[in-house]
Amino acid sequence: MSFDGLDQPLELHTNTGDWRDRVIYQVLVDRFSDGDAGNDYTVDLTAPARWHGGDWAGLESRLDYLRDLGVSALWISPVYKNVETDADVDGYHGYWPQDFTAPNEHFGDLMALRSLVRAAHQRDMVVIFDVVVNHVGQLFFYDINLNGHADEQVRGSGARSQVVHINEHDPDFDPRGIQAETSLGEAGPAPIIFKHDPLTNHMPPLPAVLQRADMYNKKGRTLDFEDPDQLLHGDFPGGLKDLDTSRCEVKQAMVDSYARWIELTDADGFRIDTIKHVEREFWRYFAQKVRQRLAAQGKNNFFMFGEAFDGRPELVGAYTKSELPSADALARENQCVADGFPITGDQLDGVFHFPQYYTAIRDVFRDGLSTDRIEQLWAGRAMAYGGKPNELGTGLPPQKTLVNFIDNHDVPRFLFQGDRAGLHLALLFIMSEDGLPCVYYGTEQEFAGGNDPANREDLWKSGYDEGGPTFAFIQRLIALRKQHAALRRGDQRVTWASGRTGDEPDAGVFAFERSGGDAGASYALVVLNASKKHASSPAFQGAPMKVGAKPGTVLVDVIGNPGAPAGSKYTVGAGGEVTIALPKQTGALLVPIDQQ
Ligand SMILES: [Ca+2]
Ligand SMILES: [Ca+2]
Ligand SMILES: [Ca+2]
Repeated sequence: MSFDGLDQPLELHTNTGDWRDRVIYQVLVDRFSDGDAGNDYTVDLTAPARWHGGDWAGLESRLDYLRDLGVSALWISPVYKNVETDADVDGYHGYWPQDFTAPNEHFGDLMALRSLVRAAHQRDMVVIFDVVVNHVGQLFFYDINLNGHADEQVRGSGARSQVVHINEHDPDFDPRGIQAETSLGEAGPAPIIFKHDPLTNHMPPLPAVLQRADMYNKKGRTLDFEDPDQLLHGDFPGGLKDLDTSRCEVKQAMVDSYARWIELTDADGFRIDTIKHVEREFWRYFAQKVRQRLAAQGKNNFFMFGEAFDGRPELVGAYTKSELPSADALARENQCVADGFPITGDQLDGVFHFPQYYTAIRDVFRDGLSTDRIEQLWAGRAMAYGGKPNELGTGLPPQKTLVNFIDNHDVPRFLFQGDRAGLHLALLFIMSEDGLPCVYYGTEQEFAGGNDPANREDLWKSGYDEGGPTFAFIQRLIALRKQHAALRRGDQRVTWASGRTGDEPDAGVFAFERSGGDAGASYALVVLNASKKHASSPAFQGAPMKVGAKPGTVLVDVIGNPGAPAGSKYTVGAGGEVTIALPKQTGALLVPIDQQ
């Protein structure tokens, strides 16, 4: 690794306490702010899938905008060198690794990255790096016809011989491994050949151990994600070559490369890409060895959360549960361990709450389906996600540190099909529920892009306006979350959910209270009406909503709605009942009058 003499590790620090006190903000560096025209080579602002020139210096220059918004953890897109361009699309997003050890020159040098992290820390913002371990970019081809160069050809007439399409860059999955073929038939495993094109940075990967053919699964492109072999061992669509993450050399290279980035910058966490395409044994090794290595240097409470793009809680949650394989498998895993700490069952500290994205954000807040589905989702949470803290981890069980989001770079933005009222309800929901809220850059500016890359707009087009209604609403929600410990640390209990979506008086209502846990005496009650048709109340056929706050407690709505401004009061009845009516697509955040 070469950083022009700068590659000396920094002294590491633990820069955060309880992660639930933080609000994450996701930045695609290429799209946030262009602070250095000197790295704007090959920029094309007219095309959404090209480099746009954003960089670390630009992000640093806009940290006050983020401080004003109130966010306190920056998740930035991958920092290392990528394939420049592939199949006429650029690697601006950072998910096409080429050199895991060198900074992406489009974003700046190590000095600029260190400066960004330091400046963030000065504003009490921690920094999370986005990491990929599953694959490298399209760095090699399979030489199926053994002629030494990359071919794409169609063979056969279709009349007397079968039509065969040969694409040596991205051939379809073969469980045996991609096979070579000559005119005489199959000829054994196809060799892989690394490309050498400096202009597009299709160069052999670094660290150098990744240039060995046996570090890859070499089975070709995944066609069926439900087939476990393809899910784990196939090349990710787009020709992203799948690493054999069960190998000790790959595990060690990933820990070394990524821990090194933390040692060089003092950043505070990892967001990890595509976790369901990598074996559990890798996550045990990676999470534990990263924690141990950083803790030995004084960095504790390092937060690692993963992305499993999937709506099934039991699948997504499995990556956060302590889990050991058979004794034989464990013995094999321990052969990779060089530092004396044997492998335990610990995995990741958290995951994106993708199941909730579908169930609540899309189905309820965007599309107006019944709210009882959220109650069902939450009821399964304790079973689906890890219930005990990882050793040397965040000190919190993963089920308390799920990352709740509305928008991200892989899904259409809420406003692509939803409306502002629905977005604000969803924001109130993620800012007041259990877990860590995560805001995707541009949500505060009401960006409305559809699928990738339309959802990766340039933030500078907004002028970094701090006066818009959604910027102001997020600012206010974050301030309230800071003020009320119940919203960050309280236990959570559903007080109303409804299976009804028609004319019924409680259609669209979802309500929950937060109290106890690590929140002291702090209390909050959240009532949401997701109905797009009419005002609703948490009551049905004479049965009112009952809450845990003491009878006689006066609750004040600190949000307000067109029918009842902020400051409106609701008194808890003798039986714990709370009566409140909410206009369509509005919500209330109720706190005791002596805590407001
Ligand atoms: Ca730039
Ligand atoms: Ca060939
Ligand atoms: Ca894989």
